[in-house]
Amino acid sequence: MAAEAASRTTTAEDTLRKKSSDANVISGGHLVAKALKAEGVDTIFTLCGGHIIDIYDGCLDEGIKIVDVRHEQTAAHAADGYARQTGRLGCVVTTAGPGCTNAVTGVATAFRSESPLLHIGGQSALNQWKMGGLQDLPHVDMMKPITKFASTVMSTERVADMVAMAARECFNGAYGPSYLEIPRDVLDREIPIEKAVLPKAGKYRASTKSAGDPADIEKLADILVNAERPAVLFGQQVWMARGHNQAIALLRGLDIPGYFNGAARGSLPPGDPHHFDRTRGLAFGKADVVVIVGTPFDFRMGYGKRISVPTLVQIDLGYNIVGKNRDVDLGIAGDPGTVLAAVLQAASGRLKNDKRQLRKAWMKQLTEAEEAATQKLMAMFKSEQTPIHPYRVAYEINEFLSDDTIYIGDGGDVVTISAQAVRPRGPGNWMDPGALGSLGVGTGFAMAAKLAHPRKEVLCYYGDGSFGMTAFDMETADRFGAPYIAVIGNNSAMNQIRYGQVAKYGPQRGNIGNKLGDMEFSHFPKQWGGWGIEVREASKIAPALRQAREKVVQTGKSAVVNIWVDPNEYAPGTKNQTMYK
Ligand SMILES: Cc1ncc(C[n+]2csc(CCOP(=O)(O)OP(=O)(O)O)c2C)c(N)n1
Ligand SMILES: [Mg+2]
Repeated sequence: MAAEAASRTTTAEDTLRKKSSDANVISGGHLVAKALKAEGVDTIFTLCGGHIIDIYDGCLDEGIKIVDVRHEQTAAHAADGYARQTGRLGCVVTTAGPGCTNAVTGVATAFRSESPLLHIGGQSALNQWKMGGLQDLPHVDMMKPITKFASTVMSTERVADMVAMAARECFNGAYGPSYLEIPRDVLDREIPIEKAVLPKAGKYRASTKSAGDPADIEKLADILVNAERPAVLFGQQVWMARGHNQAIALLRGLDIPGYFNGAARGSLPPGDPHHFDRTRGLAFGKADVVVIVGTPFDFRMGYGKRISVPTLVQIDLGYNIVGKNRDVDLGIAGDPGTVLAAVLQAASGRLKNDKRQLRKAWMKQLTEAEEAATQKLMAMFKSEQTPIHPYRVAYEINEFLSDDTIYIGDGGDVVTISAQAVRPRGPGNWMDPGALGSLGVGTGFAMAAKLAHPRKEVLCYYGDGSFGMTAFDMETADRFGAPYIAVIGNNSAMNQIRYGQVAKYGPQRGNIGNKLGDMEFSHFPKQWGGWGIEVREASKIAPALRQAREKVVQTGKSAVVNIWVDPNEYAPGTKNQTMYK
């Protein structure tokens, strides 16, 4: 018995020694790490499990940072956020079964936001295939509808090849997530290195910077040169595919007013003559040409049905998105930046002076309307009321932002309100969950933003409902040196939903299933050396935010500013339930 046990131990030690000394063999987990490195992945977000440990071992060899969180949802949101902030593939690694199901919301969020995210998940060994192994689930079937590509890796030889394949799919057309399930024996098995398919960095995928049909570029240049009242809306693809500089060049070169939604917000700073954000409805109603770049006609655009304009143009990375939900006069499938640069070049020197003058007048008209719209909000922005008006919080946050603050919105009504006040000062400085509307993105996004840009400040504005969903990983952010400022608009409720319930069922039956307890969240980060403050008066918001900034810099730990807001004030969109129309 003893001899048998000893020989077993010796065998295990031998394997370890073999791993470190024999350069001619490689395991599946190490092949994953090699392939991730070839793809430019420098960080994985993960929560451990027995099925995936060999991937960590491989990451150690390849110098890939392992950020281990407390909940897989946060790992997936962080990997998505890291992709948004770096422009490269994000990577989340989870164990089999519940590791995968916990990550589903994050992957689905990336799917609806077109974020290039690779999810690698563990699975029982192939020799236990469908036998009821620990944490076994049909992961690939589950992940298929929310990814661009989902597959099992069936052999160790193909591990790196399949990672490269999945990565390629993430950038095919409009970006998005892929899922790879790798069974434990496929990961653990060691094979002679020459048997492994190892795609070389930079050799297995093409540039995605396609410019569309050259004839269509000419057509769009003609349309824009001849327009009198053009307007362009730039959506999240413009940032994700890093086309913001070309977008700005087009606006300036041809004197066109620009509107920005989602991740494209911040492409131009507020106050820039070509930046507009309060008059989109007016502009689209009066324009003779509207160009939609990199955002679908989904619920956020009223499915495109409300736009009535003589000439509507749509540019998108996805061929299957152009012309979806409504007709367009010209559609171009291609990379936003590349298309816009080509159009500007084709139009160069052709804008006649009379047209330029007409556009100046058009932009002046819109600028005046913008100012009037801002004035209308001012009373709420400056409100001194107690409990604090949520518009006042949003206004103070906007005043507080520096040129280098990345702003993240994670919540219901308070965050919807913030969209009317917060104007990020630079490209990439705005993050939101996108079309899935997932609460709980904030903590993962915040840590990812800070890890991607350590010199920038990160501020996440949460609802109290949202904060409760993922806040424990604030400690993870601090553990990895990625502290941020968490501001909570606290109304002790899931208020955005509460509004609709009270409106429909009255106060007796409407306040059901949506009220939360009063939580003094400022105490929370103190457990591990962070700082926090409760704010109950409007005049105390700005000093509290400044103190939070100082504390984060001084201590390297996150700070929580818990602001008690009026639960009876709502965003206009919530009041007319726009999102369901
Ligand atoms: C994960 C998830 N669950 C539920 C919802 C539905 N939902 C939308 S807004 C909202 C209320 C959020 O409350 P809070 O974050 O406190 O913001 P408030 O509306 O109170 O300002 C809910 C539950 C959602 N969007 N995402
Ligand atoms: Mg709330």
